[in-house]
Amino acid sequence: MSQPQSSERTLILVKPDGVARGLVGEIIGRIEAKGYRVADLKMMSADRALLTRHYGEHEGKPFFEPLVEFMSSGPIVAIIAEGNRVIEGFRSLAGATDPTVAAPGTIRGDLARDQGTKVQQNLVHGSDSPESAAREIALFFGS
Ligand code: D4T
Repeated sequence: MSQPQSSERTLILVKPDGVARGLVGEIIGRIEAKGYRVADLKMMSADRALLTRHYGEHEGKPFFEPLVEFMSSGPIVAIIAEGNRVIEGFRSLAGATDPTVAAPGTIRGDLARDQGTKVQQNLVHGSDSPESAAREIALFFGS
């Protein structure tokens, strides 16, 4: 019989559109309903310096400036979620980056759509690898 995998952690952000639309509870509900544990959580404002570090891989791309503008336009909720394969699992719960094509049943597919803006207002962020998760958790929670 295989050994149980050790639990992992991911950084999830409810973006300003999710907070403004009152979807924090719905999004946390989906994380918990899937069986992941909310290990830490806070509402905060993300400034340009933090966002530039967070989205460093996208610096120079056409959507970078609108992305930073959007992400600093209002409060966000930062969440550390924990569970076996939570990194992959949350990205699956979130759905494709473009909310128009995100599958129904996913957070983005059910709750977001193209707003006609230069940037995807797609409600949530989730770390994409164990390395990103460690880096992003340190950035947002300092641990
Ligand atoms: P995040 O990082 O927000 O979870 O989104 P993804 O992992 O799904 O997507 P990403 O890192 O490729 O993009 C980060 C962020 O930039 C916005 N974006 C992205 C955009 O507005 N236009 C684009 O063409 C891309 C690729 C949306 C999410």
